[in-house]
Amino acid sequence: MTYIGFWIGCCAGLMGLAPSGGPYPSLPVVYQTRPAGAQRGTATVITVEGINLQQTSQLLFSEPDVSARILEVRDSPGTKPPATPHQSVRIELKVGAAAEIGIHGFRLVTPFGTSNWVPFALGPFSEMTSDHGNDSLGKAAPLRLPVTVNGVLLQPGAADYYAFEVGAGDEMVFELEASELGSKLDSVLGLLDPRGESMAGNDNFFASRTDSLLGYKFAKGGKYVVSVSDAAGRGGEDYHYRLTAGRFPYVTEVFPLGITRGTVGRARIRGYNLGGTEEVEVDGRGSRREGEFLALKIRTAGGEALRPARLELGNYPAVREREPNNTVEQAQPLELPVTVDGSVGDESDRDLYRFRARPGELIALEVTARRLGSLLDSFIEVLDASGKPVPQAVLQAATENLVQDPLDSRTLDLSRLDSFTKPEFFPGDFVLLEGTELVRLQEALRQTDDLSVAQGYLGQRLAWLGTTAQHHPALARIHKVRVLPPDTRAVSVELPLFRLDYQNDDGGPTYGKDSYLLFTAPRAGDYLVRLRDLQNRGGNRFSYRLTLRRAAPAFELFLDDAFSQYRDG
Ligand SMILES: [Ca+2]
Ligand SMILES: [Ca+2]
Ligand SMILES: [Ca+2]
Ligand SMILES: [Ca+2]
Repeated sequence: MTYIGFWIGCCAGLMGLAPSGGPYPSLPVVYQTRPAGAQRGTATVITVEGINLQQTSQLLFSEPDVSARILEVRDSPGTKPPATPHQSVRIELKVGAAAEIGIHGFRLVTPFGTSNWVPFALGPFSEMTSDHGNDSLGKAAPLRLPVTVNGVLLQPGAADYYAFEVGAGDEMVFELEASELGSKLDSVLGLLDPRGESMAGNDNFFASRTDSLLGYKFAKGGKYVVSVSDAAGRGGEDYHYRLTAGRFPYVTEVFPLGITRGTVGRARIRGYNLGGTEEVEVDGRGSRREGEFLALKIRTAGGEALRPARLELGNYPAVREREPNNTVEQAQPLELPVTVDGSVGDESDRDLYRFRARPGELIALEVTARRLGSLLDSFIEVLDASGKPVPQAVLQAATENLVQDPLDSRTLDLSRLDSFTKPEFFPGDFVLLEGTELVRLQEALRQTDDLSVAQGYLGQRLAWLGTTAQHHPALARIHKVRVLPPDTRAVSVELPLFRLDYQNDDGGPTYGKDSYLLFTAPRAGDYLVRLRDLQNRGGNRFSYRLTLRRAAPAFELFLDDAFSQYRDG
């Protein structure tokens, strides 16, 4: 979207919210902040642009050690009636030397209300603003390291170039922040030698965002160039970024990804400029609430790492994975409840663990990996002691339909499932999408313009019995199904019977790519859980935590004659 397009989009979106129906919406909206960050321990003047900011009186910042003074508010030039006038606000930010570095944010306060949340970064290094004159190798802007550059990739297809000098043996880190600052940039970093030859590059370094990171040890000293571009060759006002470059410590891997609450342990670290530090202490004591993550500041012989590590504070005893564990015979035995710290070391790695269950016992299996920055997209299965999948349920189709439109993985809206004249779907019905995703109806079509709606959580579709909410193409086959015990035989020859084993890819809303599965042991004995990467990838950054615990059936989900299923509360 262009600058103007975005601005119109804001207005259109807010028209409905304007209480008086006046000529333009009354709520303050910020759509741009330049620069989008500042160095701690300094005063920086920033310019905030938006609408309805005329009487901005205050800036509320999330980090307490930041104070703000409104210097000037003026109408931006170039807006003519009937367009909504927009304003630019100059603000002096004073950031204390002890402020936490990282992404914070602020809101502007006006008599019309409080603005949207505006992300804003605080960094430890001196800052500079790119002047847009550096769009070719020959015009590379010089960097005095360490530094954070605030830049914008204005022209589609363009790249920004920065020159720097290094000594022989220097290990340099280039970190690009954009996605968490509201930028549309899908950054690519390139490293070029003095002749312009490519030496290294990075597109997406992190698991869940499009930002880049590049570390490089220079064998020869001299002058080099780093470039910033967009992966799809796009550009515009909202393609801003912060590039931090220097010889600072940066941790790229931590293992394990968590620690048991109340204990102290050690973690192995890898990264750049760590001064030989390979292990750090992790302190899991202190009074953090349930479900909170630990932001571990990492102190190395080379200094404090630029970013903290995100670790899980677990509730159960932790054990380390023991390889080899790729086969049924090699499966590592576990005593519940337990958290295993493991990793998928390469594309062929399969991690098997053995556990014992009583008949009817409900066991929750949960992976925490992607949520902690691991690249793993976990997939878990429960197998019997001989390594065969354990069947969970049989789905007997009662009707078969086609859905015209494609279905996004996150939407609740199932569009037109039903015929108006002969309704077949009712709230509470189970519906199987494309034979792979089991959803339950919250609402069914009643009027011609109504849509059927799936049950959801936090606005996202819930998939039942270990299935995963997915994208489905146009003309997907859907079946209304009955959920029956796993040993049920076919009762209909016209309509298909689907078998669901105990397995899970993604655990649902709030789990991201991490897995979650509830397993009801059909009989007493040993079972196995097998974990791998969904795309059969693996490597150093594919670590995980796998927790197995006995679950309390907090509430009964449904009861279909002989078969009941619980979701763990
Ligand atoms: Ca990228
Ligand atoms: Ca492994
Ligand atoms: Ca293994
Ligand atoms: Ca997954």
